[in-house]
Amino acid sequence: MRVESIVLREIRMRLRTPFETSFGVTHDRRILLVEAVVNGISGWGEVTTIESPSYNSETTDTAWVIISDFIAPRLIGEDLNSALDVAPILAGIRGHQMAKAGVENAIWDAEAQSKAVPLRKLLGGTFEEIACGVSLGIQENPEALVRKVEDELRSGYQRIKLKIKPGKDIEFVAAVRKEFPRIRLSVDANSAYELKDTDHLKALDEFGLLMIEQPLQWDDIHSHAKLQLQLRTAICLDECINNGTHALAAIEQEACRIINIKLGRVGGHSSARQVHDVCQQHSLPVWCGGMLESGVGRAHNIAMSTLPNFTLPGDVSASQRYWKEDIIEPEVEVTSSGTIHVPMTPGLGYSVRRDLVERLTIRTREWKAEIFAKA
Ligand code: OSB
Ligand code: MG
Repeated sequence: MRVESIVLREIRMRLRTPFETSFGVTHDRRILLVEAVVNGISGWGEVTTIESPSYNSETTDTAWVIISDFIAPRLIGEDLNSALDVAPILAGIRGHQMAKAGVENAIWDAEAQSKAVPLRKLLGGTFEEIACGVSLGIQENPEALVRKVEDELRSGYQRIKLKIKPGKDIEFVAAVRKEFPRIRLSVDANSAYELKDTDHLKALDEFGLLMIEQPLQWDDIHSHAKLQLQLRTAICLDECINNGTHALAAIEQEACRIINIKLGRVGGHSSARQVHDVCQQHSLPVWCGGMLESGVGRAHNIAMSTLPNFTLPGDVSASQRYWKEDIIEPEVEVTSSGTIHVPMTPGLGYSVRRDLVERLTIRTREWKAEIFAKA
């Protein structure tokens, strides 16, 4: 499997509705797409950074630089046995998991296509249908949030996650719980609280939440362990977990009872599988997180979500919730029972709409292998 060319593109896509989290509001996404040509076959990956370093330390621009200056030059012309070879080649580049994941995942897609198997199968996935939830951004007031929840439930989604931050938390969760006493409900704070807010967070124990996601600092497993001791509600770690070793540390410290896996945050499919396996060995359920992805990232999330320990509904939802027009065909659709049927065709199982990608592209860079293989 020779890496013959790598094309890096930045596209801009406007969200249908702005998405507010504890760290800010997103209107437009700046997304990097990676096209890796391996043995004449194009595979696609998405870099799932947001635009500012407020979720983790990466941004769309840092990923552009790291891929351009370090990742693409190391991989171009390499002869790989499989996509599993990518992570060891990139191990000398510290951090920058989202940049690495965009490239590694493109090579996974190409490998699956060259073997004529669905990516799901190459990864070892077993589910043919995956369970979907939604992540709802912070709303103006509790009434508006209740109406949003009602819409999503009507569409069939199996779990509702509410973004919260100080001042927009208890009252909002209470309003939703009062209206919908039995739904699967969770909250995500994106690191908006501190350990000294423990008494405040304990108030959430009243609402029978499935989990509270990443309440404390983005890189602080230790404080989550202290908080989990005092909460009845399960903590789910998101930002804190970048690899299998972090997962093991969090589990052994009892810092959480659930882990959210995001392909970008952990550095691609091979690392995601390690996190998945560590959790499975310790009987912790996992679910697939989202980063407001385009269809390419969404398709990778679907493939990953077929691994057997993805037993909770993920933040993987229909293309139409995000975009007027997605860049893949067909678009991702969700059934009335809140599931996605996993494609059975080779690779990602969705095709990339090159014409649309071209129209959305604002910059491109390309690397081509020398004609003769590296010595
Ligand atoms: O923490 O899950 C998160 C979006 C941007 C940054 C962080 C997060 C999110 C989401 C979006 O919750 C989930 C989705 O893609 O629908
Ligand atoms: Mg989260």
